[in-house]
Amino acid sequence: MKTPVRVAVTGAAGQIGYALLFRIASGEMLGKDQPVILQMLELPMEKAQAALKGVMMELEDCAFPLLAGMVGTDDPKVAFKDADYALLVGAMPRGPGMERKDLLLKNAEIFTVQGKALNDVASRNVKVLVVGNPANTNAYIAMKSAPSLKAANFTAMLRLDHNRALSQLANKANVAVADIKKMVVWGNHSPTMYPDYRFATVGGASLKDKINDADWNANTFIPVVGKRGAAIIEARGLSSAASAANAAIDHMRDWALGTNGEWVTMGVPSDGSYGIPEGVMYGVPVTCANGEYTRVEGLPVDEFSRAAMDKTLAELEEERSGVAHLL
Ligand code: NAX
Repeated sequence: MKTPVRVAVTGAAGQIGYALLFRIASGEMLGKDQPVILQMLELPMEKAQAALKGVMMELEDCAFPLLAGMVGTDDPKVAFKDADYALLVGAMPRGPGMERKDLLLKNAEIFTVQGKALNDVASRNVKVLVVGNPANTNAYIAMKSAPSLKAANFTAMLRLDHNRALSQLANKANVAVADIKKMVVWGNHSPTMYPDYRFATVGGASLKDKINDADWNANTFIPVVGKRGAAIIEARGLSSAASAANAAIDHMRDWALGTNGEWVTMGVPSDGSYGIPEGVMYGVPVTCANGEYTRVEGLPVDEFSRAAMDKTLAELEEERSGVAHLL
């Protein structure tokens, strides 16, 4: 049996946490031969800590063979101690009458503290995935607050958008979701994201040629993927949880175990490629191998794509300027 790895999960008593922890403990994220120690963070409030306790009791009652230990805490330095993986799910939700700017600032406080704690106590190779919204900017703040960790180890979750796009395409083209390769989602996890299937293939043939419908792309596909989160809230009365947890599992599994050359979307620190200046967390296509991701380089950017990629970039730059004074 391998040595256990430490997996920190914040917001562990929330709805995504509830859909996520049991799958991590059962080996779906890091493999059926990899024991895990779950280190769970919740707010100090009595209600949150009681709910966390309940989740831990249920984890215990599953008797997962791979669950080698559990820690429940309200202290980020305890939760992130020696963490090999950190899934930052907990965030401040938008309250009634709260401006977007206030939301950004409230979350900036949380992710500054958590970035510093990661910096101080996590494994030097910790892989960080930020799920809590605004995910890209929160990931940027955590990264900036952790100068002694590698910037490349901070990522934001665009995988739910990627998976949503795959399913929309599979339905449209009447093909199996598993047969679609080379999907990309550029930019911010927000309605400005740009799901781009210009390079996608099915059985090696171009999916774009098969669909051949520019009007559907611009007026149905892109807005449906971009507004899918709102559509789930409308239908369910609650935001996406199981699908978000599933995307977090996909993201971490692929990062840790590799993609065998297949493309997936991750929000990663921009490096100047594709005309996206350094200094934002931007969704790009990557492949993963040996615990590292590599950006897919050299894809052509046409006029329509340039405009879409710049629009989501502008939103990220605006979010960044809203928190710049804190970093
Ligand atoms: P919930 O409100 O159900 O759970 C969040 C949990 O986090 C709560 O239990 C809360 O007590 C805890 N929490 C808040 N601040 C914390 C802190 N500073 N430290 C530790 N715990 C803290 O929300 P849930 O539905 O689980 O969603 C969590 C986050 O994911 C939200 O920010 C949400 O907007 C975001 N999402 C991001 C997605 C993405 O694709 N990147 C998709 C799904 C989801 O909307």
